[in-house]
Amino acid sequence: MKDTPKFPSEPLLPGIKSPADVKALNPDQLPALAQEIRDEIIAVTSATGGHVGPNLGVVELTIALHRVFNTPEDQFVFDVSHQGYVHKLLTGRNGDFFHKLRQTNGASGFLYRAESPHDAFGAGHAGTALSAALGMATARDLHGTHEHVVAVCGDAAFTCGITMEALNNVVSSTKRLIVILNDNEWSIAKNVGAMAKYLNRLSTNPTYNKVHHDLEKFFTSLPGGVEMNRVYMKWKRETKDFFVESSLFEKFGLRYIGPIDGHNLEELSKNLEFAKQCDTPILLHVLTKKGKGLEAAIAHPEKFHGASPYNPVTGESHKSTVATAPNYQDVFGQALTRFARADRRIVGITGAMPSGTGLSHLADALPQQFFDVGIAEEHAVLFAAGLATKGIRPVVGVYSTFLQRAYDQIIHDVCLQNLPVTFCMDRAGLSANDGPTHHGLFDLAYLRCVPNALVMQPKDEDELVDMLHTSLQHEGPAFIRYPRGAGVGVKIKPKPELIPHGQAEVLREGSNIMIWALGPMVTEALALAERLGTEEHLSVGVVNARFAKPLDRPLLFSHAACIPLLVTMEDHVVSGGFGSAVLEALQESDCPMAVECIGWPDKFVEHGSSVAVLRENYGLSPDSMFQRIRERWRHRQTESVTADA
Ligand SMILES: Cc1ncc(C[n+]2csc(CCOP(=O)(O)OP(=O)(O)O)c2C)c(N)n1
Repeated sequence: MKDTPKFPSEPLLPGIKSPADVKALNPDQLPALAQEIRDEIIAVTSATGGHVGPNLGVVELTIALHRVFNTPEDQFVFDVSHQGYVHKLLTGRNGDFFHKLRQTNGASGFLYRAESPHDAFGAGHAGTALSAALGMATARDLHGTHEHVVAVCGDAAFTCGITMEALNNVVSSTKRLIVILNDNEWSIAKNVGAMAKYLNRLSTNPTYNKVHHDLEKFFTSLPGGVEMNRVYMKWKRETKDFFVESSLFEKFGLRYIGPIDGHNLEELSKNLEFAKQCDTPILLHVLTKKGKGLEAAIAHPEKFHGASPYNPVTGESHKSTVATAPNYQDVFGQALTRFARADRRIVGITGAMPSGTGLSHLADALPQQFFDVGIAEEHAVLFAAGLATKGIRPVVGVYSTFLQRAYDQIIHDVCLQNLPVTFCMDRAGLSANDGPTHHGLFDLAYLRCVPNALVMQPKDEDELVDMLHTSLQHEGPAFIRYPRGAGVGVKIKPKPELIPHGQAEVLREGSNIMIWALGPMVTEALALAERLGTEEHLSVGVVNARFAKPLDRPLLFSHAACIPLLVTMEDHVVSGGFGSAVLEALQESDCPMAVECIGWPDKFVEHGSSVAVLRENYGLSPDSMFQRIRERWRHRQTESVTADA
């Protein structure tokens, strides 16, 4: 044990370089360490933004985990891993690296195998911890080693299909797995559905567990009691609900212990020590308070789930001094509410993201036309497909990255049956501070190849409303992608317009170069065209492509016939994206021409301080794009001179 510090106020956290330092502390010092960790999380996230509530809630739980287990030999798998800040602080990442949380060259907001050997499994999407931990525990059994594997799952993780699929397989895969159910009753919004209600009943009615606990205590106190207890446990598993209802987790073959006070270090350590000895898979149901230690976070759990920079005392968000246009998500939510008011067949569906997607506008105004299905994207899409078969017009509001999870439902259930479901995909493009798990850079590629899909991206928020209107009139699947954050600031027409499918819009004519741009790249293209005109004396036109599928082929071919260089610009990976679509169309129609495709490379783009910084790093800043087009033009000129000679 470490000596108690000479001065009671001497901070402990700076001395924590590894979990061994946490173990070396005297138990009396742990509350002070917990307080310092909370202070640090508030100090850092108030400057950088981040997952405030989830981390403040797991301070004692994470300290207890590191007191009882030994990482990296033992492994913790955190679901989503947005609650991993405490773990980072205890595993040698406090100091400057943590101060740059979610910034360029700073700590990632999630766990990341490349960041530390203590990060056994990376994540960012929900519901993956139990399956991954089960795989790791089974690998351990196959290797014949003895380390512990602990999955830490939030209550909302149990609304995910994958978690339930894993639960179904635990006992057939391993005899040793520790699952922590960190129950704070919240997803991002309040947790929803029958599972949330069930967990609430389980945590507020501990009679079941107390009866069993008392019986176990009684048996083990008798001579030969350990063996008697083993027989009792077996009998209990077999008789199940005969005397006292067994928990759902026991029905799946796990031992259940709970509820446990998730802020009581002694109780946590005792139960974790017990779990460590257990020779059956075990689930500890731990109750925690999301946001503990910050009044504003307790009062506003949804806002502080993932907060932008805020005042650490009042919790007020730092207001931007620059007046910005409304966010795409709000424009979408408000427009959908207007359309749904006029047409009661229109409903909105979210997978646990009402405010992030803007669907909270609909939820507030027309709750009977709104469905939060929990973190269950596959179900959200299938549910929408079912609704669509009976004349309802479902709109799924979802982040581009989370829709990846429902790919089979998109192909097999919606597009194959050509059902009129509209998908509004927010966060298409970068989610800079979050990083690769949250960037929406793949949707064009995964949707473009699916028959019947109409795939579009608006250049501004007014066009988003037109596209939503167009989709709701379409008798098939429609996908609209748009970026995180503020729109362009254009006025929204009182009456939306129908956009003819596959019709692009020429915004500026040009004779040397035509830039075909998609979404927010249109504004960039207009600025580039202007600059190429003034600095290079080139005549550069700009097309707002609007559709990645179907492409405006007649317009494209007319440009191919007379323009020397075509440039495509998209906020998406180039492979399989919009530029690829243009190249394929030209190739199929035997229209060979010079095409420069600008977009994100075939790499997982890391997190960074801002979109601008990441763009700079990947050659997508306005300046780099200017150089690139200019160079390509010069190269093309030399090529044609050589060809002529
Ligand atoms: C597949 C997927 N859908 C949606 C999200 C967005 N999301 C991040 S955390 C979260 C809620 C997690 O709640 P819970 O597991 O209970 O953990 P808590 O934050 O309450 O600790 C959601 C919906 C996600 N990360 N992954």
